[in-house]
Amino acid sequence: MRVKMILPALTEATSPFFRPIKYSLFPPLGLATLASYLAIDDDVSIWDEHVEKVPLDDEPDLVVIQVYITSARRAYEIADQYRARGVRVVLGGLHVTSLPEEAKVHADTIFLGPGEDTWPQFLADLRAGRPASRYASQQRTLLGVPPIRRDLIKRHKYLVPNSIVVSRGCPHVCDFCYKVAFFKGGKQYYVQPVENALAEIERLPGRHLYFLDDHLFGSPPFAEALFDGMRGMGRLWQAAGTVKAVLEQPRLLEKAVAAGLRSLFVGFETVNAANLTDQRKYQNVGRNYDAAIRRLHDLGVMVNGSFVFGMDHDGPDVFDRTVEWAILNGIETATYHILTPYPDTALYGRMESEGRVLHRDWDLYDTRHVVFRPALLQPAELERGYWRAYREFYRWGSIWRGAATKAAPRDRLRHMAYSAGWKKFEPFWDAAIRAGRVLHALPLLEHILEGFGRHPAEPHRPQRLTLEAGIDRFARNVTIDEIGKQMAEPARREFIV
Ligand code: B12
Ligand code: SF4
Repeated sequence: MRVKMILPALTEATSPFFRPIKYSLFPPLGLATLASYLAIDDDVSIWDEHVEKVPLDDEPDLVVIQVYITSARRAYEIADQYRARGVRVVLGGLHVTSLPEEAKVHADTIFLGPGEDTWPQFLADLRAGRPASRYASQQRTLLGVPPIRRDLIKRHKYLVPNSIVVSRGCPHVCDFCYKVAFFKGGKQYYVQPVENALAEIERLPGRHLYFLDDHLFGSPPFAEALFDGMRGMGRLWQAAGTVKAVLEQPRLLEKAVAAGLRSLFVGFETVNAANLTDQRKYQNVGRNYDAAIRRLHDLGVMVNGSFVFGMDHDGPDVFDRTVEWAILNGIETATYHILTPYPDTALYGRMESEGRVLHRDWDLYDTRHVVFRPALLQPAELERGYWRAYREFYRWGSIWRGAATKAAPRDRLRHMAYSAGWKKFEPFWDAAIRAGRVLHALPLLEHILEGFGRHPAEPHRPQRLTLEAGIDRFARNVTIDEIGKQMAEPARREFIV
C-alpha cells in the first residue's frame, strides 16, 4: 500500500519571504509514530509542509493528515484535493478531536484522540475491506508501541531532529490547555516503559535531545528511573516542567541535571496570581517563581519562561510587569502568547457562554491574535502589548540586563548567546533554512547549552551497578540477554551497562 503522511503548515511557515526558525525545529513525531504500525512492504513517506513543498498531484492509496487548529484550513484544502481525485483520506490530531463534525466533511475516516489504539485497528479494518468512518481512542497505553520510524524523517531539515516524547498528556488540568479535550474518554497522562524510552534515546545519534513531553517530571518514579538510566550517556537536553516540579522535587531535578538537563521550558503563565485559580492552574498557586528560577540557575539550567497575556485579571500594566520581572530574574528566553480559547476546552466553554468569542477563523487562533473579548483590555491593546513584550524582552539592552544577573562571566556569555541566538539572528536562520542546512547550527546550540564548557555533559562512561541494582534493573524489564552479557564478568560483582 502506498501511504502518504502529511503535516500541513499554516501560511506563515511557508512564506516565500521569511522562514522563522521555530517552524524548522521539530520533525513530525506523531506521524512517524503512526508510520511504525505500517507493514514492512508498505511504501510510506512523511511530508512536512513547514520545511518542504509537498507535491499534491500524485495518487497514493491512502493520505494521512495531521490537523492542528492553525493548519486546519490548509489540511482540509489538501484533503479535498485528494478526495476529488478519488484518493482515500484520513484525518486525525488535536483539531479533529476538538471538532469532529467540522473535520468529517473532509475525510473518509476521522480519528479522535491519540492514535496508538485506533490506528492499528483502522489498518486491520482497511486491509479487511471494512474501514469505519470514525475511530475514538479509549485504550491509553504506550506498552508495545513499535519503535518510531525515524528513518522517514528528513533530519537535515530540522535544528532539533532528536526531539523525543516519552509520555502522553499531563497530570494537570489547566482550563486553557488542549490536554483535557484531547485525552477525554481515557487516561489523561501515561508514560512509556522506561526501558523503551532509554532504548529510543540510545538510538538517537549525537548528543542533543529535546523532550517534547508536556511535563517530563509528571510521574516522579518514571522520571527518576529515566534520569538514572540516562546518566553517563553524555547527553545534553532540554525539556518542559512545572514550577512545582522545580521547587518540590529537589532530588529529581538534581538527577535530571546529572543526566544532562541544560534548559527547561517552564509555564509561569502569569504574574497576576488571581489568574491562576481562574484558569485552574493550581500547581502554580502560591509558589515562589523567583525561587524556582534561582534553583534552576544555581544548577546551571537555563529557563525558557512561557507567559500568557489577556487573562481576566490582566490590565494594561501586565506587559511591562511581566517583561521586567523576567529580565530581573535572568530568564534566558521568554515565549509569550495571547490567551486563546481552543474549541472544546473549559476556557472556550466559558468564553462562549459569556458571549466573548469574537470569531471562529481558526487561522487566527495562533496565540498571536485576539479572538475573544478580554475583561480589562481592548483587543487591539492586548495585541499591541503582546508584540511590545517581545520587542522589549529581546532588546539588546534587556538581554544585557538579564545576562548581568549572572555572577560568572561564562554564564553571562551563555545568556547573551542563547537569548540573542533565537531572536537577533533571524536573517541567519532564514538563510540556513533556505539552504537546507539548519542542522549545521546544532553544534553551536550544544556548545551554548554547555555554557562554553562551564556546564559540560558528563563524558560517556560505563555505569557501574551493584549486583543488587542489577537485579532491580532486571526486575524493571531488562532482557535476559542483556543481563547475561553483564554477568560475563562475575568476579567484580558489578554490571557494566
Ligand atoms: C512540537 C510542537 C510544535 C512544533 C512542530 C509541530 C510538529 N512537528 O508536530 C512547532 C514549533 C512548529 C509548533 C508550532 C506551533 N504550535 Co505547537 N506544539 C508542539 C508540541 C509541543 C508537541 C507536538 C508533538 O510532537 N507531540 C507528540 C506526538 C507523538 O503527538 P501528536 O503529534 O499529537 O500525534 C499523536 C496524536 O495527535 C494522533 N494523531 C495526530 N495526527 C493523526 C492523524 C491520524 C490519521 C491519526 C490516526 C492519529 C493522529 O496520533 C499521534 C500519536 O498518538 C505540542 C504539544 C503537544 N503535547 O502535543 C504543541 C501544540 C500542538 N502546538 C500548538 C500551537 C498552538 C502551535 C502554534 C500555533 C504556536 C505559535 N503560537 O506559534 C504553532 C503553529 C502550529 C501549526 N503548524 O499550525 C498547540 C495546538 C493547539 C491545537 N488545538 O491545535 C499545542 C497542543 C500546544 C499547546 N499546549 O497549546 N508546535
Ligand atoms: S501544566 Fe501545561 S500541559 Fe499540563 S495541563 Fe497545564 S498547560 Fe497543559
